[in-house]
Amino acid sequence: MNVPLDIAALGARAAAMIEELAAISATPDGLTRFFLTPEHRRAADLVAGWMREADLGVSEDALGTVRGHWHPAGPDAPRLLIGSHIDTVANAGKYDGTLGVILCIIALDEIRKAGLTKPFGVDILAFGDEEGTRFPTTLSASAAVAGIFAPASLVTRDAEGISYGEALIAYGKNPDDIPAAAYDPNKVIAYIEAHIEQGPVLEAEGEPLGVVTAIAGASRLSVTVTGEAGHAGTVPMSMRRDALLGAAEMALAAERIAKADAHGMVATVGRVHVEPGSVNVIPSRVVFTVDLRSGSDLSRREALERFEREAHRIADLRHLGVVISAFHEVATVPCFRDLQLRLRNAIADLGHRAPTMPSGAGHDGQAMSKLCPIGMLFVRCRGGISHNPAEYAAPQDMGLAAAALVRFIERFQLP
Ligand code: HGY
Ligand code: MN
Ligand code: MN
Ligand code: MN
Repeated sequence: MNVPLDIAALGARAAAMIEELAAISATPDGLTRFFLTPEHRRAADLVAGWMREADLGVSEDALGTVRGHWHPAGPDAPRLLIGSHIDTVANAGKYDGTLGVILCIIALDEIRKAGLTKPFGVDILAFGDEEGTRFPTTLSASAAVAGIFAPASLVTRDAEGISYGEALIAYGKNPDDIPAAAYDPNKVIAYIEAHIEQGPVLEAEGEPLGVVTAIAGASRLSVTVTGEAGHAGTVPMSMRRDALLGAAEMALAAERIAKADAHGMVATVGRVHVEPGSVNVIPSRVVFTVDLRSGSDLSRREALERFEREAHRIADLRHLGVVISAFHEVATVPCFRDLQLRLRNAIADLGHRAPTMPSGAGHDGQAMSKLCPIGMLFVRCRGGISHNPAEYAAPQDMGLAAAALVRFIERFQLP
């Protein structure tokens, strides 16, 4: 049987839900929604309401992941997990993460309305900490689902000094319940995520949907450079120990190392903190972040060592102190070939070719891969723009993505 699909209607429904969810932000203009904040609570409640309207069972785990349950074969049948994240970066686009959750709700609603049943269940997971933009953690909600949550996350602190554990309790959760959030690996078939591509390939290929082959590994570093505060007007340039200029040279070194890599490595200095921060004082202390990614874990590790050597060389020349700490590391994760094929077949049902490509962006699938095989569906986004308010996916492409999820689930046979 084929679940009837009206692509335009599916796309229009997704577009309306995107706008409704995007309106929930910490800021009156622009979209910022961090983990365990009042905005996260409001977004979780909206998503739970949509799940109930789709006649799904709804629950929430100890890290605030909202779960929608479709169990036509009863609660003990094996489950397909689908989902994405509802947290955002600062001043985010409307589609990163949220589109994946919305598409899952629409797809299960269409399947339910068509009266389809399957010998397995489907759980939708709406994760709240994929970006890692509030605490120096990332993928912690999906890590809990996968049974690999790192308790050390609980003592990390946000920019206001609030600890992850305190924020979790303030959100109404009990850290002691985190282990219960994990699925039994024997009960899980696979994890599938739909996500905007956040890159230019699908647009260049003229295709609305693609299938992911692997998710690139990443390292996040915090670099602290210490020098000596001084009077901006009196200290000769040759006598300065300027922490900011040292940090700037180190940032350029990271760029140089990435550009020289043969595996498409990328390096980003996204956050810089300068002390004391007065216009007329030579900076005495600078803390900056480095986000380093590559499709090759070996080359990324070699690049980290090269950066460390360069940073110390620069610090020595400038008589500065430097301390580098890696606060996040995730390996490159392959997507299961069988799931890639099943996703490509579902897209072919819709009359489209499905280019395959690696993902330079990180995703919850990297944590979920510790629980079960993973697959990812990419949706074309305009200009490949993401982590930017200009992020955009066309309703027709969103409708096709929802339809592809329906066909994937409809066609899925237990191994
Ligand atoms: O950083 C990433 O790749 C993802 O957006 N968390
Ligand atoms: Mn993102
Ligand atoms: Mn994302
Ligand atoms: Mn096509």
